[in-house]
Amino acid sequence: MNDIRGLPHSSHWGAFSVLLRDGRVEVVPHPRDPAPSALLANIPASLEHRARIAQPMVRSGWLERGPGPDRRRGRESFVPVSWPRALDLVAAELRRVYRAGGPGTVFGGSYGWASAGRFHDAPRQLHRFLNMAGGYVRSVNSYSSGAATVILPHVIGPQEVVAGSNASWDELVTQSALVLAFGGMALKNNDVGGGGTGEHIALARLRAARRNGAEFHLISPIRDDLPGEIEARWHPIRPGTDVPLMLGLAHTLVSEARHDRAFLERFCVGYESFEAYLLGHHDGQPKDAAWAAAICGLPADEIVELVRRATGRRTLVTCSQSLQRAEHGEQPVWMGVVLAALLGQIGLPGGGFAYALGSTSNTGKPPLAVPLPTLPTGRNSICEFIPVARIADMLLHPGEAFDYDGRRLRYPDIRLVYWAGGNPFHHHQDLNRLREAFARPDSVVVHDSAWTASARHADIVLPATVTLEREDIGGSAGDPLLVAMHRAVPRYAEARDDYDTFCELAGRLGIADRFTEGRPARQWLEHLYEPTRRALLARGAEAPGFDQFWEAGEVVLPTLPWGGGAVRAFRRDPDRSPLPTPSGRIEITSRTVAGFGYDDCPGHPVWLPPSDAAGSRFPLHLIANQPSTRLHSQLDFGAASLAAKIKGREPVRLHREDAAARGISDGDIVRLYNDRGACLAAAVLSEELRPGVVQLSTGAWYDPEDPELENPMCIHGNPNVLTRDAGTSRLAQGSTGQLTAVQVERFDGPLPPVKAFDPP
Ligand SMILES: Nc1nc2c(c(=O)[nH]1)N[C@H]1C(S)=C(S)[C@@H](COP(=O)(O)OP(=O)(O)OC[C@H]3O[C@@H](n4cnc5c(=O)[nH]c(N)nc54)[C@H](O)[C@@H]3O)O[C@H]1N2
Ligand SMILES: Nc1nc2c(c(=O)[nH]1)N[C@H]1C(S)=C(S)[C@@H](COP(=O)(O)OP(=O)(O)OC[C@H]3O[C@@H](n4cnc5c(=O)[nH]c(N)nc54)[C@H](O)[C@@H]3O)O[C@H]1N2
Ligand SMILES: [Mo]
Repeated sequence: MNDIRGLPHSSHWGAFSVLLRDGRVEVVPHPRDPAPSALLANIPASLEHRARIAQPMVRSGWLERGPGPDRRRGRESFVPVSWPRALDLVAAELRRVYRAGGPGTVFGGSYGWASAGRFHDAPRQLHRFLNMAGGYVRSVNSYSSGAATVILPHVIGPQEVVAGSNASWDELVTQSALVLAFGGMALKNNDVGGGGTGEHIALARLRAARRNGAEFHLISPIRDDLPGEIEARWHPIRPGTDVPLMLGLAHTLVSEARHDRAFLERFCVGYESFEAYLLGHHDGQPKDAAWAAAICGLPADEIVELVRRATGRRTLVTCSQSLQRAEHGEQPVWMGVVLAALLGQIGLPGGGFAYALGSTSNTGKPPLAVPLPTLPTGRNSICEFIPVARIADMLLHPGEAFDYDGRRLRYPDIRLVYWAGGNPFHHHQDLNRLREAFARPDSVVVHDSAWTASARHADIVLPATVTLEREDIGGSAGDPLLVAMHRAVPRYAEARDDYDTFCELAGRLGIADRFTEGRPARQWLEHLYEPTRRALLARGAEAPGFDQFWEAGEVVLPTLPWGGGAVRAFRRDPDRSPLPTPSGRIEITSRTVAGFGYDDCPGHPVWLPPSDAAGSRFPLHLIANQPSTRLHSQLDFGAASLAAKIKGREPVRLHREDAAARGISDGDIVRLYNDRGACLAAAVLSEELRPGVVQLSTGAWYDPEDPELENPMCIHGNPNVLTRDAGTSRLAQGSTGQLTAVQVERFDGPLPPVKAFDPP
């Protein structure tokens, strides 16, 4: 292995090339990328870390006693088996479950980010396989955006119309005069662009906007949600109280007659009933700046001053995804639209409302002019689904009814759970409850490359390759770089590509021809590339054949000129280009939503105090946001992730005052706890957050101190032992993982060693 030619490759956190020097892998960022992500440093560990799964494994109790509900799941040892044996077991169990209960008893939602690569995307591979095997119960929406995805179509149109097509980075630079950034636009989040990213542009664009005189206001409990150099004015809001602040801003606008009445008249419906609420006509409580100040913790005069600055110039209201990943998460998104409507600039370049701009690297770049290679998944024979974050409810309460977006649905009775390319024991809330839930099905099958907590809670674990061990095509709808991902190293131990695993299973189920269409992986890549090549040709763009593309290592796809999408067209001519809402207008009050009769999501935005806010027993607000050192739980054992740990624990940031009041010093191990659970973490004292707020990012691998216990402490620092497993509301049922309430104390006991990365 003395090859020093760089092999092109891609990841969710950027394109790169791989150099092999004397058997060592070096990762070199793509030369086109002005600000490569530090997360690239996690990649080398993916190859040979002890956490890799070396061979198929089966839980001993499942082998001995056969399928069935089992509280020993996640507690018992595993037995290595050969690949043919493992595949026979999975195939037989699939046949048994399909015969006994049909596709409505197989859960194949398999939510998760998997890895970059258009073909070997594990959830897509699984969905294609299960569709052909008989069908499955799926999940809808995402942990990212559960509430916004459902509320926005009622208010202004599908999420895309305000996330990625109406406000661009370039227009932010040239047009925006003032940016009200709710939840900020943290640079750490812009490290990541799903599917891959050729250029990290957020920092350069923020700088350029600032140079052009744009004034930034950061509304967030944490100061580094915008980079210091753009000199944002920091409004350290109390977590979960953006709606009162927005209402206070709205009230000030209206009472000072600064709101754009003509805009409300021409482009919106339902302003009157909202205004009655705003002015307190029914409840006697005007939602004025003083009222807002008492709830959100910012001074009333600061709120009034903000309104004066935001009127009379091009103002953009941005709303990060984090705001809606909380109880009543529909409200800040809806109210953000309403605030922007009052300012009257929706649809104007650099003004109005943008959702998730700055939440990932690929939001706000121009759209591609050609389709991306895409693996077809076929058709599902059934239409049963759950909103993605209701997984534990589904497993714990089969047959029970629940509400979702105006419908009354029932949880299916799941016997088999199949996961490939996601880590529910990372992404779900209240992990102790999830353990209960995972005891319910007859069988759990997991494919992963490493011993995640989800793999440890499975019955059959099949080892998967990582991207550097296979060929693929990397690309994202938000970025023009299409990468020929070359294989750089041989497969680890007995790991297999998910595609090969499903080919073998398909053979055992008699569906091999349909599943494979006779193509080995390389031929699939050529086949999937072809529509992109033809579209390039049709546009008269450079259209390399597959071999040329492969040899060159990449092709830069053409993009469309920025058009501002449906919202801008609507602004130009609301009669000829109505919005895709029931009225064709912006719905400040939605008769549809009002008609659902949900008290936790009524017909216009309102302030609904959360039931899980910091209070007397658990006085601190915990922010469980995205980690700066990795993508979710992926490669938590990589160099960048490990470098931030202290005594092997995940860092928790807390304000110096809160630390002092608890006798906590920098670097101390602390215990965070509430009624649901507890975890250890390492204290990092800071003044970059609002007092009363602690921040423990997601992604440290769940490491129960004693798995035999009912409610074990996580000794590594996974905040999802603390978060609450309840939907945003009956409307969207989205994840509420961002915020919860905790207490923190110094941990003086003997420090148990972290075992999360040791194979079970
Ligand atoms: N408390 C709290 N919880 C949260 C959030 C929060 O803000 N707060 N955020 C939520 C959000 S927005 C999201 S998107 C979710 C993310 O949740 P996930 O997407 O589930 O998290 P990942 O760690 O990215 O998990 C991906 C898994 O796929 C595996 N994988 C990668 N490539 C392959 C492959 O080729 N084959 C197979 N078989 N496996 C592969 C990885 O090893 C990893 O275990 O977390 C959510 N959870
Ligand atoms: N490095 C890195 N980048 C990522 C990811 C990752 O895992 N690692 N994940 C990617 C994914 S899947 C997604 S969905 C996006 C998520 O994008 P977001 O959901 O926007 O990201 P978060 O980091 O969870 O939250 C952003 C900030 O919101 C602030 N915040 C929290 N609660 C409140 C509140 O109540 N009010 C206000 N005003 N602010 C609040 C927090 O200070 C936090 O840092 O990030 C993507 N980018
Ligand atoms: Mo996400």
